[in-house]
This record gives sequence, structure tokens and C-alpha cells, in this order.
Amino acid sequence: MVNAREVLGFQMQKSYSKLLGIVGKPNTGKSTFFSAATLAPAEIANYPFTTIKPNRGVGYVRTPCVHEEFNVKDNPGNSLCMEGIRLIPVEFIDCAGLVPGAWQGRGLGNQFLDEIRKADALIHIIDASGGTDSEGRLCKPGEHDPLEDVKFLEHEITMWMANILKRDWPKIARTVEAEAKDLYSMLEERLSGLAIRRSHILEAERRTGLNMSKPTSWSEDDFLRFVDAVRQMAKPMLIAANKIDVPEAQKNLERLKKLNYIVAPCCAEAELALRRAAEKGLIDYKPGDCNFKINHPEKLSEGQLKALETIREKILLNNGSTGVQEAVNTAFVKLLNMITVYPVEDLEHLSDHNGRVLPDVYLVPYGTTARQLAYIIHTELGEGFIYAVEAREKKRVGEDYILKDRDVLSIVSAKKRA
Ligand SMILES: Nc1nc2c(ncn2[C@@H]2O[C@H](COP(=O)(O)OP(=O)(O)OP(=O)(O)O)[C@@H](O)[C@H]2O)c(=O)[nH]1
Ligand SMILES: [Mg+2]
Repeated sequence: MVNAREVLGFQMQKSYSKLLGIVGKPNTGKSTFFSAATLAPAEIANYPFTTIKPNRGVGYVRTPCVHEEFNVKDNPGNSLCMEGIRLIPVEFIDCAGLVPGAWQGRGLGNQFLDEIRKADALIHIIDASGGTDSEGRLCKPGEHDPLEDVKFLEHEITMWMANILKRDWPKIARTVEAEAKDLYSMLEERLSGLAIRRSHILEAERRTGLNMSKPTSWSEDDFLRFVDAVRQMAKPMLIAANKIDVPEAQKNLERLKKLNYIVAPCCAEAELALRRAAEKGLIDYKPGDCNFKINHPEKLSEGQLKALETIREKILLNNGSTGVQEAVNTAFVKLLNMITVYPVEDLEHLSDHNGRVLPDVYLVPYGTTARQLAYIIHTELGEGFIYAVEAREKKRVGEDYILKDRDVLSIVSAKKRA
């Protein structure tokens, strides 16, 4: 039998181009969210690739598959298709809880901050019930204001970045003004290990209006404003308002929605319970579904049945889903502007050279061109790119064609993979 790890392993490496960090103070439900999001659907649960390292895992972006529209039966390779839903593997990191002062090394501060270096986007898990204080200790629900947690996390990450830069800042500023090098390149070099790119630096310049050729004239406040803007660009963040099953969460949820963030209400505990039940075949449930079907009521205790019905009534019917999958999808679609594209070789059968129908789906940033996609698939395909054919209209497109979400595309190249 084919091992899913072997089949998916190579391909999945490539869809891991983005890393999602699960962050927040202690005890908000980060690990619960992470476990739920990375628990493999039943079909592949036996394969041991959900955990890369203890706190690294593979979760999924959920999208309606194109196979129904094209009226074909698919045979996915780099992803899964369950009843018309494509699940595309993406990588997560569950970060250690962060406490105030972490940037100065308090708590597990340094460890946490080191973990988010490579993250491309962050899901900030907030205890919306206000039942944990600023250090994550339990308190009465409603007692702590979760809005404070948003400010605190922003501050910690900004100060951490500022601290990394601060040591070299006077030297960087002087070098720029001696016209030896431009500030963009210096910052790009210094911050590359933090997944910070030139585009982030350029946008921070635009937002702050600071003079990039006179950095010695920046005040301490200017410097922090700049770093804060870089943070917002390089580590875009959404709020997962967790523990919405606790009644006190409702009021806070409305208040959180007034902040300048995308807010995804969720109940990580419910998602974990549903995925575990689905893994055992007790219920039919796909990550992100708005409902579930109980398969074997006789195998469930009265308590389990009651718990499942409570999740259905209190969470799924009220919120539309548990919110966990929604948060993950939103991170990819709205924070990272990713779209899905399906490359095929044989346009008539929508298959690859092995006859697999709609084998792969790639998550790429909006703005990716046909040729860039070819390069993402493999270098030779990009180098030898001649043209591509878009499957819906059967239209030929050139290298500069900007891919649309759900495009199915066949790339014609002068070079084949060696
Ligand atoms: N009511 C409720 N409790 C939850 C939910 N999600 C998590 N919890 C509980 O919150 C507590 C902390 O959960 P964890 O997932 O360990 O939290 P964490 O943020 O990873 O904590 P640290 O690793 O210590 O930073 C546990 O008791 C969970 O059962 C939820 O959706 N609702
Ligand atoms: Mg944890």
C-alpha cells in the first residue's frame, strides 16, 4: 500500500510555504486550538505526519473543490478531498504562552519570540470570556478585560523587534547617511531571519512618512512607530476570540469587534471534541462544518451524547461553526491574500502524467503569475515556460497572466522535470 507520508511528504513541503503562528498569553486555549486544527481527518489519521515537532503541526485550509464544477471524479495527491471539500495542508506552530515583559526575557519570553521569527501570520488566541488574568492565571469570567491582551501582545512583539534592531541602529543610521548603503537593504539584511521582507519595509515607510535617507534624525518614538508598522506588515494578525461557550464572552466579543482587527469567534474545545469523535468514526464531521451526524449513538455514553448535542445547540447553531477552521481560512485568505489554483498536465482529463485527476492544489498569494506558478511547481517548468491554458474557457494565457482563485491551468513548457 502507498504510504500517505511518502505521497504527501514531498508535495506538502511545498505547500508549507507559509507558517501560521498560534500566539497569546498562557491559558487562553492555544494548544487546544492547535490540537484541534492539526488533528488529521479520519482518512489519514493513521499516518504520523500531523506532528512535525511537538509544537509544529499540519492543519488544513478548507475550500470547495473544483471537481464538481468540472463534473469529474478527482484523485488528490498533495491535499485531501472529502465530499467536495478540499483540505490543503498548511503548517502551524503552537507558541509558548507570553507574559508581560517577555521581550526582556520574562517567563518563556525568548523561547516564544524565537518561535514566531519564521511565522508569516499570527492567530492571536484571546480568552474572550475574561476568565484569565494578564499572566494567564484563572479568575472569575468577566473579571479580566481581553482588550488589554490585544494591546499587550502588540507591544511585546514590537519591543522584541525593536530590541533586535536597536543594538545596531546607530551604526545602520550612520552607514546610510555616509551613503554607503540604503536603509532598505540594511534593514532587509538585518531582519531577514524574522521573515521580514522589503515590501514590509516599504509599506512601513509609507505609513509612517519617515525619511529613509536621514535615519539619524529619527526620534526614539519615530523608531518605535516604524518598527510597529513593520510588525503589522510582517506579522499580520487576527484575533480568535476563544471560549465563546462561556456566557461572559458575548459582551467582550462585541467589544473586540470594534478594534482594528479581523475577529473570529471560536470554541477550540468544541472543535477538538468534534474532530476526536470524527476520528473515531463516531460522527460525520469535516473541519469547519456547520453541523455533524451521529453515526453510532449506541457506542456513545449518555454524557457524550449530551455533550455533543450541547455543542450542536450552543456553538454550531449560534455561531455557524466552532470557528476554528474559519479562523485558519481567514488567516490565509484575508491576512495573507492567498488563492487556490489547480495545475494539471492533460487539459482534457484534468490530470497529471500518471492520470491522477486534479491531483494538486496550490495556495499562492494573489498577484502570482502563470510563470511564477510554474516556478513554484518546479524550476524547469518555470524556465521553459511557453504558455498556459486556462481550463474553464480553454483559453491560452501568457506568462504575465495573473492567476484567479480556483483557476485550473495547464502549463506548456519547453523543459520537463529532469
Ligand atoms: N470554556 C472553554 N475552555 C477552553 C476552550 N479552549 C480551551 N479551553 C481551556 O483553557 C485551558 C487552557 O487551554 P490550553 O489549550 O492548554 O491553553 P494554552 O493557551 O495553550 O496555555 P499555555 O500553553 O499554558 O500558554 C484548558 O483548561 C482548556 O480546556 C474553549 O473553547 N472553551
Ligand atoms: Mg499551550
